[in-house]
Amino acid sequence: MQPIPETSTGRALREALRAAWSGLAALTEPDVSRKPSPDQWSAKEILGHLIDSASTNHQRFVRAQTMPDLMGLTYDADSWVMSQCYQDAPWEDLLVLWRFYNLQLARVMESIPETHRTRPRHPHPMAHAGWCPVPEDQPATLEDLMHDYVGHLKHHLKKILG
Ligand code: NI
Repeated sequence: MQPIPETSTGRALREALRAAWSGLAALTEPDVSRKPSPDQWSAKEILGHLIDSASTNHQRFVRAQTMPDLMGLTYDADSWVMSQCYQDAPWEDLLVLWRFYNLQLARVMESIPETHRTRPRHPHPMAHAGWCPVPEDQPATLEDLMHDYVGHLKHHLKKILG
């Protein structure tokens, strides 16, 4: 069996999970249910949003290996969070789902062959990416998309953990 190459994005994702875990696990149900204002997400809803991001990007990362471009799935963050009632779910359930989903994503990242990871793609949705923007008229790579995924995850974790 060939050793799995360790990519920097896969490693960054594992490190982000490890760094946040004890802080997230120490939060109490009242802490994570509190909404700063009626139209702002609670910690539960932020973590739910990260689960939605994981499931959407799982599809993107796997499908991009058999498709020439990076277009495809988008989702409306607010309506996904509202429609799934993350606010009513036990924190522990959300945490475990989020963690194991991301461990699978780290495995996906680490197993994507270099040729797929670095192939220039056009069109792509990275022009408005928050952490790894690529102009619309330039090609982007799957590595850019994965890098942006980890940046988005760390941004929201920082919001939960303060
Ligand atoms: Ni977000």
